[in-house]
Amino acid sequence: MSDMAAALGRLDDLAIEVPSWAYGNSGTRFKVFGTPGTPRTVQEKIADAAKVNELTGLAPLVALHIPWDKVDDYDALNAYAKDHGVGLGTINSNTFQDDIYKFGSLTHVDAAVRRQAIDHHFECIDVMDATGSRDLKIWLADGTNYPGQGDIRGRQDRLAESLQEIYARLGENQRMVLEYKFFEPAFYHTDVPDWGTSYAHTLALGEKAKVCLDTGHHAPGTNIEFIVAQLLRLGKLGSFDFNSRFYADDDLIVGAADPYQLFRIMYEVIRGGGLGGGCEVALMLDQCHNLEEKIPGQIRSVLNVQEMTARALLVDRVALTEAQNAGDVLGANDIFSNAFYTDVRPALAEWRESRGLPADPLAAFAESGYQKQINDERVGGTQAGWGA
Ligand code: AOS
Ligand code: ZN
Ligand code: ZN
Repeated sequence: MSDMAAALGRLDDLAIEVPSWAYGNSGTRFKVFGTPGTPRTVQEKIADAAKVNELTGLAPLVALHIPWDKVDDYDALNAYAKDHGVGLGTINSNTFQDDIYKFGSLTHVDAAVRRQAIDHHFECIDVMDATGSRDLKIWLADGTNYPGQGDIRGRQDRLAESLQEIYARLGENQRMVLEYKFFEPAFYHTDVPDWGTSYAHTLALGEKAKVCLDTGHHAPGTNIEFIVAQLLRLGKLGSFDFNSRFYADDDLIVGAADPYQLFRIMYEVIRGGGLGGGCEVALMLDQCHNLEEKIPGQIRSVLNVQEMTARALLVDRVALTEAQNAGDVLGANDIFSNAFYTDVRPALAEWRESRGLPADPLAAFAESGYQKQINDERVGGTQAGWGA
């Protein structure tokens, strides 16, 4: 078997979870531009996500956000998703848009506010029970803007206690993934700023708690693949929020700003046993499509992950180890970068055709007439959630 055939064979293990909010209108604090055809309901978001999966075979799960995607009947929503060929994935909590959380949620000094935030997570776990979702993703906006504003140590203690209560409520097959972010909306300190803090909390909680790594949540220059390698070594990498960034938490299409970084990350995922074989790392997108059309934006995103995964699978690990052990600096770097520079696009088109998928999913979407259909059908599509 050729190296390419072996690499492509492993691509069947690749599944990328797409976020419901990527299909809604989004923007910056300056302006949210609407796009025609924007979903008005969670069902319409799921239908759009299903289109991405239908054309790429890569996106079998849709992550939901509570309360943005709240419904009365989750059994019906599950059935709707199933009818469309997808499942419901990670449940994302939200303790960042209510006035009561102005000074924090799980870390707040007031026990009544913490109670409300913990109860919201209980509600999310109830949703998971109904949808069969495995993961509860927690991202907190908690933090302060000025030195002295809050007791940063006391906030850690309260966070630990609140997380413990939520953790205790998880079912046997459920997990919690704790996302970190070094700034925004708080600018002096955030309560879960880095992987070390998330690791410390999830380690204290237990096996069902893992770290969520959002690729846009690091200081410029951070070696993200090192964090990936370390968390996989420690058995604590639970999930990714993939996106790409030029400046901060830009939430742009994954692989658009720096495909080599995505390649290096996927190499460490594969190296650390994070792809296939009962692996437990959820590869999720966390993106917004502020200017471009949303469904093609999501198609481009999952294809970018697939392409960089295929290239990472091409790294000759035996030769690389030999070169590394021999101290062959340039030889090792050549082996690594040769894989990155290999054009896998023709082989991926064949891979798709062999599975009954369109060779060019973006062209197939353009030809499908789906965008025109939703543009005509949907009037008054809503914002993804922020400020709605
Ligand atoms: C915020 O910056 C985080 O990336 C969150 O993961 C996410 O974008 C938000 O929770 C939307 O649900
Ligand atoms: Zn995120
Ligand atoms: Zn983010």
